[in-house]
Amino acid sequence: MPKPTKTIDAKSADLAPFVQDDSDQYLTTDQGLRINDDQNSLKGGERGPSLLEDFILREKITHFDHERIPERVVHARGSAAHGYFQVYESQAHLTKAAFLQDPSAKTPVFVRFSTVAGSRGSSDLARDVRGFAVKFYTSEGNYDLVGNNMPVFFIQDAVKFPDLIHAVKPEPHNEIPQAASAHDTFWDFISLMPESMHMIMWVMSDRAIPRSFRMMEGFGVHTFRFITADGKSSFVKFHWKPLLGVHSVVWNEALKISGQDPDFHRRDLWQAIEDGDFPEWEFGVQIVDDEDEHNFDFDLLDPTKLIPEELVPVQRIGKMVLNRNPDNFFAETEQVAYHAGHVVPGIDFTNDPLLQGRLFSYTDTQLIRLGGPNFHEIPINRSISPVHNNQRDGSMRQVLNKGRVSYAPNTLGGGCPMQSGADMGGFVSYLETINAHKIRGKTEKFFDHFSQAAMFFKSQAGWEQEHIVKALQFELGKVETQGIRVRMVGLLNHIDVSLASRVAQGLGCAVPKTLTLPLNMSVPADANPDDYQPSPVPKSVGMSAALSMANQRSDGIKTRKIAILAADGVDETALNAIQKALVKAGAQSKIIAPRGGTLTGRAGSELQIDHSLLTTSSVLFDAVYIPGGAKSVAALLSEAQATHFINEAYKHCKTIAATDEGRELVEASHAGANPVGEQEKDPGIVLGAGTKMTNIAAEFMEAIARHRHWSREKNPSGPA
Ligand code: HDE
Repeated sequence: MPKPTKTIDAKSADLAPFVQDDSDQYLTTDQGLRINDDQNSLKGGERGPSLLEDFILREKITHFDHERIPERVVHARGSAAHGYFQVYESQAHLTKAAFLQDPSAKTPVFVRFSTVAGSRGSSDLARDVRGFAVKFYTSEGNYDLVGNNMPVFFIQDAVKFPDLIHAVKPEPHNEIPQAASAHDTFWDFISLMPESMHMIMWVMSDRAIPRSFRMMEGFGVHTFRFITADGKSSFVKFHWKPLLGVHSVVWNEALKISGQDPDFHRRDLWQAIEDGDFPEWEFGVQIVDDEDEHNFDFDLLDPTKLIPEELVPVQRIGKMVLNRNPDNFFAETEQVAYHAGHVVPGIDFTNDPLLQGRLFSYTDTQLIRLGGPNFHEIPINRSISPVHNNQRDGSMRQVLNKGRVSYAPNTLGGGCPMQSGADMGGFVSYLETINAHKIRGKTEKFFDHFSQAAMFFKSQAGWEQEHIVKALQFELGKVETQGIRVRMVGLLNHIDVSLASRVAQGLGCAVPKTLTLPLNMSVPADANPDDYQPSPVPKSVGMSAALSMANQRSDGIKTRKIAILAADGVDETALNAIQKALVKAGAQSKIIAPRGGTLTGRAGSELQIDHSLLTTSSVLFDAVYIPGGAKSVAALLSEAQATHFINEAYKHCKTIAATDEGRELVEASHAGANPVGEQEKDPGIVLGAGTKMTNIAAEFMEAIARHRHWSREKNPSGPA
């Protein structure tokens, strides 16, 4: 039996021979020839034509001409990092997977986060599902858990995937809009696809606009199987739980970040790792015994349903840490090839019809994207456990297999490479009994499309529900075809009556009394369409606290970004005191001033400015602090951008703190229209005098840890 990987660096060591440092080296051609002049092409005379003979010019331009490969057909925009996974204790009672046995073993991982619909260059902040793909380089070969940040999916069967993606991508006649679902073709498709309703609730929630990749959950989505060494099977759903809590931005903020810093999530992940703030997730499993397969009112094979954590708790069995940025984006992040079908002994598939289609798609798509059958030899894709088989040749083959044998069975090669028994790590598929008709169909439970959508909506906090309503008003408001809007409102009415009426009110349309059937047009030509319509919603629909972000655990203010607004004459004692407290708690602070360069504080000390008001924005920060210093505050008051900064932070429900004269800036902003004491106290506004800095710092940090102060949205008027 192969031993689990013992060292964190097994994959880094494997990559090392391919990593190249060009410092102190001479410039050469691809053939290793040193180049004397890389600035002038070879010409017939100083004013003459370039010569075909110029192999240096030709090589350089030819390589450039071929630098691009097709972007991923979905999940084109992504960012990745290296790290490791470690199990807390042996899971031998559940699975024989080697990487889940030994708590002292660290399995290297490479994790890529992505949006789904946008092109490679699109904004990180699109309203979209996020991909969460983990490649474990285990001692038994690569295991890929290719998941999302939402636990369910739009469709129940892979055969509809191309339609879903065609509908959400930019429309084919004019390639508009980029990285957005707010257009007619998407909602046309969805309004005819009642099975999407649960996923639509997730995608219209703030989960679709995360604050950071580091603050997202991950899910395997499908039900998989665990298999023990004795051959005992159980069903398993996979979860990733971020230790920084689950947090999002608000929609108006997302729109603005897309302009201010479309690389917001990419930069955040990169910078956190560079700063040593390594993102961490706990690995969770929900286990269902084989005997309980049919004991749910949904089908475990239906990827539009989740198993509520209240029914089957999530057991946290290990931890993943991302601690190294890639050396080269293209070679690693762009060329990494994940596949839902890359499994190891101890993990197997179920017959989820969406998963089954994925098992075909991933290798197929790599063949065109990476250009041939040898993409597993690209350094980032190489397994750290040895690869031996008779698959030979093909485009860009790297390995030089020795000998005359490339077939099995053989005697000329001594029968090698040999098959291995299960006791030697050979993969054996789960012995599932199948006795069925060949049929294009699914079980009755697949037709309940609304119960879990309703459960999700009901389980949200008030502000979360309001954001879903607003998102639907926005998305459907962008739809030009009235019939599509009305059909959607009709579907929403089957999820929740108040949801439908609130969305309809924003759209200025009525809620249709009944669903217009047939809705689900993807029925066989000779079938009765009525048999393919949604089932009625059960009377009582449960709640699941775990579905609300409001109930997620959070770990203080670690890695949060705080803006400090200052100008010449700032009270540096107060500024330093707050900065020190923030840094001690693991947060970051940046000094923002009307211009770049350095500031002179009230007592004469020099302070480095991180950003000018021109080059940054409140949407790139989690909170803001304005220290005192009469001259500094007067300068800020004369800058419209400074008041705007506070107005915007206030509108996005962020914590605002000010000491001494700094309060004047808060009072001049919309946040000041709601001063402490006059109305219900806003815990997100912390005002004080510079003499009590320790108390103020503590109150400020406690308020930041709450992420946002949603009660402000009850009275949403105000500039910004
Ligand atoms: Fe994917 N998906 N997918 N998908 N998927 C791809 O593979 C596909 C689905 C997911 O960072 C493609 O290498 C089909 C569900 C992620 O490189 C492609 C179906 C889930 C990534 C493909 C699905 C995912 C992909 C495109 C329906 C969550 C990015 C490029 C049956 C569980 C991986 C590529 C990365 C990428 C097919 C549905 C997750 C075309 C046919 C459900 C995270 O093969």
